[in-house]
Amino acid sequence: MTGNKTLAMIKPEAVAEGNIGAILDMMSKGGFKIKALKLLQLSEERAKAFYAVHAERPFYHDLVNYMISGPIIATVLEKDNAVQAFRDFIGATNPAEAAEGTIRAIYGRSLESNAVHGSDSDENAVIETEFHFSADEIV
Ligand code: IDP
Ligand code: MG
Repeated sequence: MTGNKTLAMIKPEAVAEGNIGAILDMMSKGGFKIKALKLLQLSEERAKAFYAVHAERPFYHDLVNYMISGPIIATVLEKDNAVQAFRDFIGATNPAEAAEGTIRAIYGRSLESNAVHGSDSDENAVIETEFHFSADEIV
């Protein structure tokens, strides 16, 4: 049984470049229904907590600084098999390796600045959704 929701973020460089609307449009046209949405600025403490699973990775410090470099969009998306469907839709972590037409291929700028986040499991989709949204913020 796979879940029908995932947590996505539009990352700072994509917001700064003015690509919020284009990326949300791609998500909608891709069949992902928006169930929650907010623009927010992560604090260093919150960014560290969100990416705690990567705390031992060499890129963790840079990743945290990147994710707090400007506002982001957090959104809960609904679709059948949402986690895998959305990861397929955004493409590989490295935009240079992301399939043509995926969000990261179009809007990603580097391995780090790769435009969007998508949860990697149903379990993490729930954890990440609760990280960003209270129950009354999800429709
Ligand atoms: P994912 O976002 O495709 O699930 P993860 O391995 O979970 O990829 O990494 C989380 C985020 O950390 C990536 O989306 C990217 O922004 C950044 N990142 C991953 N690997 C590297 C790296 O080797 N150098 C710099 N940044 C990285
Ligand atoms: Mg990941």
